[in-house]
Amino acid sequence: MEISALTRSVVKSNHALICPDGHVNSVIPGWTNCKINVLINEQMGAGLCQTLVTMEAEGVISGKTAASQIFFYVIQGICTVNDTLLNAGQFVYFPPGEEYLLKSASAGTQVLSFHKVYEPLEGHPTPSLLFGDSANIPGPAFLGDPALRLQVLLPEDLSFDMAVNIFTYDPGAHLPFVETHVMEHGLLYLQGQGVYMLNHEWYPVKKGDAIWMAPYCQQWFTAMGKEPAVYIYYKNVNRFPS
Ligand code: UGY
Ligand code: MN
Repeated sequence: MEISALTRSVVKSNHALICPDGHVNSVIPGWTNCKINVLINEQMGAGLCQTLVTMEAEGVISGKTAASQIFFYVIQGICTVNDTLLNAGQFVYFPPGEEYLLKSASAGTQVLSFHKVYEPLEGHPTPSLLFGDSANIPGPAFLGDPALRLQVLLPEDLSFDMAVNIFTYDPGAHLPFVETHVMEHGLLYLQGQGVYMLNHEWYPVKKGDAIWMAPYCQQWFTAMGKEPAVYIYYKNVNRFPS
């Protein structure tokens, strides 16, 4: 029998691992017929918000971005955004002050969102609404290692103050060094498994897990198992660190 008092989830001062067994639903006005899990939020000390939304057949995600921009990525299923169909692997970015309306086109559609307060930069326009498809985005070798592939989903342009990337590791591949950096991450595993080192603590991780890494949380990852490990992650970029 499983012991319900055990979990891999942890919430620490500069990192968190949130596994599906600990999910408890939230209600967000305008997001209806949806199961909503707020995985990362300022309540834990983060500068971003990250949610996972599982939509029923009539699921709706609607509202208007305020100070925060929102990036939505379809993990599975299909939804519509205005008149555009979004399938798994496709995404939409809403700048601040923009109305958004996503409707489920199949029960069980799962959508990930990253929210960040937009920091304007003089001389650079606020980004516009943007659609994209990860299937059309190249994944060049990361730092020359073809076993690691990095797809950059948002334009590398100073107008954007957030990046969203998909990182693919072949089995046995690992980050080439322990990263120590000012940028923050919010992350969701899309496939596979491995071991993440966060601030010199070691965590087995797999599909469905979310991780928060505060600025300067030291990080390293190695993939395990028989299929590539894939995660999508957020990073704050292109602004003077305050
Ligand atoms: O972009 C990054 O900082 C990335 N290499 N970090 C990570 O995967 N933990
Ligand atoms: Mn990093």
